Amino acid sequence: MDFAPFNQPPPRLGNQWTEDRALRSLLARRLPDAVLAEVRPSLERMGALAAELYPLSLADRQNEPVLTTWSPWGERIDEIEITPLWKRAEAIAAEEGVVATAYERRHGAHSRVHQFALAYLFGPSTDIYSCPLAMTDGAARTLLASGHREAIERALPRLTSREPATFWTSGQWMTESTGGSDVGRSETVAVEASDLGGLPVAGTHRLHGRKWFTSATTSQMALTLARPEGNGPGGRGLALFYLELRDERGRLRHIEVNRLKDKLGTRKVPTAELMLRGTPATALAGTEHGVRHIAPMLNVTRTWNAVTAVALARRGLALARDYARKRVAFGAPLADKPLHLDTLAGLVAEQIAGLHLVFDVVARIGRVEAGQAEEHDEALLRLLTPLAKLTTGKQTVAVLSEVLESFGGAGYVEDTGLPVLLRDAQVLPIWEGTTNVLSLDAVRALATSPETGPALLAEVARLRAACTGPLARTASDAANAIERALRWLMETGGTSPLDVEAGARRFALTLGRSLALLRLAEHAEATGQADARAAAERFASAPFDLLAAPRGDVRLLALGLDEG
Ligand code: MFK
Repeated sequence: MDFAPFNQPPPRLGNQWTEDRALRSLLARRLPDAVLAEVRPSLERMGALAAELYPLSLADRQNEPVLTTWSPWGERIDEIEITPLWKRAEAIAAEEGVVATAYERRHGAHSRVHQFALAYLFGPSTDIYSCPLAMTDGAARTLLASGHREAIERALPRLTSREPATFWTSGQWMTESTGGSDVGRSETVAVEASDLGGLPVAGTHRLHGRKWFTSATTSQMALTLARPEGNGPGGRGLALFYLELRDERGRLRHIEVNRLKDKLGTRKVPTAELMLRGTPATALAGTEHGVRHIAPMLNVTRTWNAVTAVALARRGLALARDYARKRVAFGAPLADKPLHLDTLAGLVAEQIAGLHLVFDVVARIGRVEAGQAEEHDEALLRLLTPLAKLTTGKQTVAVLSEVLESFGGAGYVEDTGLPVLLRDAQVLPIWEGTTNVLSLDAVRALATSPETGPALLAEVARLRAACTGPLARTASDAANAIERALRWLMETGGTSPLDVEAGARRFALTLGRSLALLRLAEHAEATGQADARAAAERFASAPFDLLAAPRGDVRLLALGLDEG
């Protein structure tokens, strides 16, 4: 007998712009009609490209970047070959202006919303090509903030080029083995040098040290930190440096690639460990306060991280939704199963709430950069950026774990292309500042600026007042949670800084999740859209006030019950 087994039709993606109602609804409110009409074709094109690139990324699944250390004839070359999809992504990113759009500023303050909407659509089909783009955007911003004319004139046109042949990406080399978080412990030394004639940007120092994680090492330039000889310890004693990796003959400039890192996910990203052996570099902003000077980079890449988080969650959900309509079990498609729908609904609500949190940050960046900042935009950005990053990073890992489960065993099998979603997402709460480091950063943002707390309360009051319809109670609960959290910070901060530190993550997640809920509720009330309202109601049924959680005996629990 000829046995023909059942073959399950796989999930498919359509145009990711036209199919994403939440994104379209958000942009319709964030952008004036005329601007939306102008940018819509580029979003539609990117939505179509996302669908077109997705099967290529599945086909490219087993390719990884390859490091060749030696030439056949014994020369040290340290060449890294990136994957085919990454090559394609690089060209598309330039042509579609995934970085350039923010700097061309054709739509003033709205350009950032346009750019990050492009990044949101583009990223999930490109095997985390968002990583070099994030650093490229961050480098452009940081160069501008440095005011170093020569470096700006040389690099900015390349970082923001739409021409693939001239487009540059940038690295961001901060992490050393002494500390991914405690960057002030960096060991790399900068030695003043007078033998650096002929560099494209006048060099000032030679760098000696080891950079432990350098993402996307195939970039043409990098921003990095090093301690000029004689400087004191900590982040203050570091300086911010600009360097170009290769000379005019294409050879690395006194840089050796020790190895590519063997990572859980983001395996297409050629993350390398580098030795700097006298690498020529240019001090961009004096020879001190490196951490302060690289902060614009951190804030841009943290925003990219948050955009990438909601984008990856959306990708998983787009596949899970399509699959739910196709997969039949126990006599009906999963889409007709109440429990399956209930599970997906909770995940979709997380993603939409995160989207609203993130694009509030994006809109504020746009206003600040265009010189149209509203009152408190800058102070609020200093707080909202870490909150958006840490909140969405956690959301996306949880959402994608459930997305895999929604496919049953297929979600656990590599050649479906599903497991990689979760593995890639796991980096989001780690790089660019872990959840705990960013929680402390959020506390610091409030503690060091007397403007920020009152500005946040005013924003919360505005959002609460805007919710007078069916979500009034929900908005009020979220606003109360934020007010309580801020009171906790003031009261506990005055008496017990160690308790503030211990509670910082619960505090930050309370602010992040409650703000996400408030923004989504406000959007739902303003638009009257049933799906936005359902998302707000559903998101409100998940915990958003996390400060109230009991702590127990932390030391005893954390370090082992049998300890003494
Ligand atoms: C999908 C896309 C994602 C992007 C992918 C990119 C891949 C890159 C891979 C990486 O992971 S790169 C490494 C990322 N590393 C980090 O994010 C470091 C995490 N650690 C921290 O953020 C620490 O809080 C920090 C290093 C900043 C602490 O260092 P310090 O030396 O103790 O700094 P301190 O004293 O807190 O701050 C020094 C100055 O910087 C202060 O200003 P002043 O000098 O004026 O007092 C701070 O106010 C300022 N500062 C710190 N963080 C800031 C900031 N200013 C603005 N915004 C911030 N976020």
